[in-house]
Amino acid sequence: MSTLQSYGWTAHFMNHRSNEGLDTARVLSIQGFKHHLITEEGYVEAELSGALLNRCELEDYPKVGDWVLVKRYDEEGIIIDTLPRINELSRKAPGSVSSRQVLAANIDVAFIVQGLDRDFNLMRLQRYLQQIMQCHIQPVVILNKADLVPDPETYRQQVAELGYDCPVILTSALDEAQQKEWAGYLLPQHTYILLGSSGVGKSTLLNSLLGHKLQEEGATSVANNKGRHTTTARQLVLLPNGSMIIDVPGMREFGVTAAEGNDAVVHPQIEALAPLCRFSNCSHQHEPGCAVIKAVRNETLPELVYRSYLKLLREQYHFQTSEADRRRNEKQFAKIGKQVSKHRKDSKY
Ligand SMILES: Nc1nc2c(ncn2[C@@H]2O[C@H](COP(=O)(O)OP(=O)(O)OP(=O)(O)O)[C@@H](O)[C@H]2O)c(=O)[nH]1
Ligand SMILES: [Mg+2]
Ligand SMILES: [Zn+2]
Repeated sequence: MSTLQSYGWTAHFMNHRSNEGLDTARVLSIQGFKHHLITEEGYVEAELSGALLNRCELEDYPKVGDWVLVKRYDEEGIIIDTLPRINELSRKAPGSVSSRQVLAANIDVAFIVQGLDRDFNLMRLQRYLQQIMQCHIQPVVILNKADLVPDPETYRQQVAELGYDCPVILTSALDEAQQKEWAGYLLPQHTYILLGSSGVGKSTLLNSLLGHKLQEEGATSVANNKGRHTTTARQLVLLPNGSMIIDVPGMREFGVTAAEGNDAVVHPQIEALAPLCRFSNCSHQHEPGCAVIKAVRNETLPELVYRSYLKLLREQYHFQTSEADRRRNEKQFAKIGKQVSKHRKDSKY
């Protein structure tokens, strides 16, 4: 197998392969301007070409997991272009209202990790599930630190009751035997990503698969004041079994973006009830004859599920309308810009 195939190169990207003296590469990590790439011939450190910087929006700049075309000069290079993505894992950019931030590209499965000691939160879990599914990525839930609670199985049960079509793994990253269960999900040449709050055990899970501590490139790992190592940069790692995992620094916020087209919030329990609503386009918020509202009233649909549904729906709507406003403003600016240059030309200065 070629190096690139072992890093997940598939037929999808084949059509885009260019041979004008450029190499194909996958982005393993990014530190400032430096992009750490793997090419058929080995590692290359590359920066973005000026043309790429000028042409692209921030979210289209190469991200970890992207396939790129690179002009190589020995172990250094210039990234000329990004190949079209199979998918992109994004979230609402923290602190913004309507900007999207792409975290990584070309992902097969996203692991949502929660720690059972104090991080377990079903509302947050549903937010992750919603956003990951609307990015067209398969989610898998990992409930870690099972060793720290007396009744770990009840947590798995609570997640299962949400009804998502998604495996739930109960584990303890410190227990080698238990690691085998979730390691079984990892297929060679597939790309996985670890998501979740800081301290839930993402890097510990990864290290247990690697069999050693990940030596992060450069100064990306710092011991915080509690003496533990917190991840500071996304990094794609090839595991001994041939699969790839991207470790991600813990996230405080994982806001939803607007879904494409008319895909709104997907909740399996709500979807199951929707055909029973009087109106086929029922939003399950105020309509008469709504089967969802009825189910909440007679407690067959957990209130938590319904509240989470409404919250996510509102966030999507908010993102969408603010995004539309922003686009309109940008258009307006462009128009004014054109008028100014025309005025300049007309008055010849
Ligand atoms: N008891 C117990 N402790 C764990 C387990 N998994 C991880 N830890 C501990 O939790 C702490 C945080 O683990 P990390 O792997 O650094 O967490 P992380 O999710 O990578 O955190 P960030 O990099 O900050 O996002 C470490 O002290 C681990 O030893 C577990 O299953 N059980
Ligand atoms: Mg970490
Ligand atoms: Zn309804």
